[in-house]
Amino acid sequence: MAGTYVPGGEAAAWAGGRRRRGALRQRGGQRRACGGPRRFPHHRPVPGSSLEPQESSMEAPAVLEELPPGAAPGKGAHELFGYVGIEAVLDQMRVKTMKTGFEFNIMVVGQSGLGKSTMVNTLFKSKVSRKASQPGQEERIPKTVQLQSVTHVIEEKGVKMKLTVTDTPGFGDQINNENCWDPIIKYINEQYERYLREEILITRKRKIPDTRVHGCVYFVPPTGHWLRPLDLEFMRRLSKIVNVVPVIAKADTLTLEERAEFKQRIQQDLKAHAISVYPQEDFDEDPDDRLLNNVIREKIPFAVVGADQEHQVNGRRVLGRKTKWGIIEVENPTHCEFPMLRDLLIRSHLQDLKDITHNVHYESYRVRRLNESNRVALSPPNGLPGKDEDDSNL
Ligand SMILES: Nc1nc2c(ncn2[C@@H]2O[C@H](COP(=O)(O)OP(=O)(O)OP(=O)(O)O)[C@@H](O)[C@H]2O)c(=O)[nH]1
Ligand SMILES: [Mg+2]
Repeated sequence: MAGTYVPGGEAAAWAGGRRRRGALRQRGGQRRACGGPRRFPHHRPVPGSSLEPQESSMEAPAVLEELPPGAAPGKGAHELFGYVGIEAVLDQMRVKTMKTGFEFNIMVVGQSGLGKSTMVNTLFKSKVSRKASQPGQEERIPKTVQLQSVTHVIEEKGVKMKLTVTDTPGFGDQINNENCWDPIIKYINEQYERYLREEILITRKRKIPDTRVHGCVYFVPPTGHWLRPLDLEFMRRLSKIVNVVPVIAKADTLTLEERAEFKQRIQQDLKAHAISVYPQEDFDEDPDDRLLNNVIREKIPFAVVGADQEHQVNGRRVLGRKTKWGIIEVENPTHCEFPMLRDLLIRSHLQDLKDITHNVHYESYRVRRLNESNRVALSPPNGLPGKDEDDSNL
């Protein structure tokens, strides 16, 4: 990610935008259509369109009259009558996105000590998890004890992205790990609830702040065997409410053959237990989409290595792990699959992750919550509104 990190550029630097409208998209059988056409302040007339300042539509018939009978209309006439200029909408969307920017939220989840916090730092290429520490100070990443989110506004070629990564405490330390997923699931649902509450207000914000988790990176321990029951159960529960992207943690501890075999076993395990991780087959939109996603599905879970230290290799500074045998470069695709993970999240599938979150996961939450509230509203226990209803403003 060659982005420019805006120092201290948290929410303050974040330009508030307008609500996303005019989008019509169908996903997994759920359809969402929002507002109709609107006038954008930055609307630019399309050449040849009726909005072009000099060419008034009153002059159009004169052009036609000058054509000899039976002659094909010339370029000018084609531009006036055949070309509508729909493609200009892309320009408008681009300008609008550049002005408003967008929000993207990732979460890292997994057993303690698998390198989640290190991965957060790797992703940002700076020590964002330890923002409070002195620059250049070499210190160990402490064990994460509570959920913490780090936000950076990244600006690249005029496009602003507010990237938030939520680091979670590792589980698996207890003898009984039952319900260790509860805090994570609670957090994800809380973000849906927050969004829902804003959405159902009569006076809504122009742009609802989006803290919903768009992608949840699940760290699988590099055992080289099969998925553990705990991992299966965790991912099964998570995959119902969020896009889960599994990764093999600390992949440098496995040989290339072990990595490939472990990857296959994980894929088989997920299939056998009907756990649908991202990109979910059900949500492929068309054959092209399917083709592209099939390639990704073969590579998932990515075998990643995390590092937040820079080293000198052949005169270049690289992020990597220094070992007795050499440096494992995290951004070198021949060393590990961290670049694939980053590209999937930030480059190729960012909008898709957001769409599925909004149109599938959030939609299920919304329907469930509204049904719950309707039930409470229809049969109040003592003629008074239910507590849930009060709480949720529904
Ligand atoms: N070999 C290897 N070690 C790693 C990797 N990533 C992180 N580590 C090391 O593993 C240890 C734990 O890393 P953390 O990033 O703190 O792990 P965590 O998952 O955040 O742990 P909790 O906060 O306890 O959940 C540190 O010593 C890291 O340097 C990796 O890819 N390979
Ligand atoms: Mg941690």
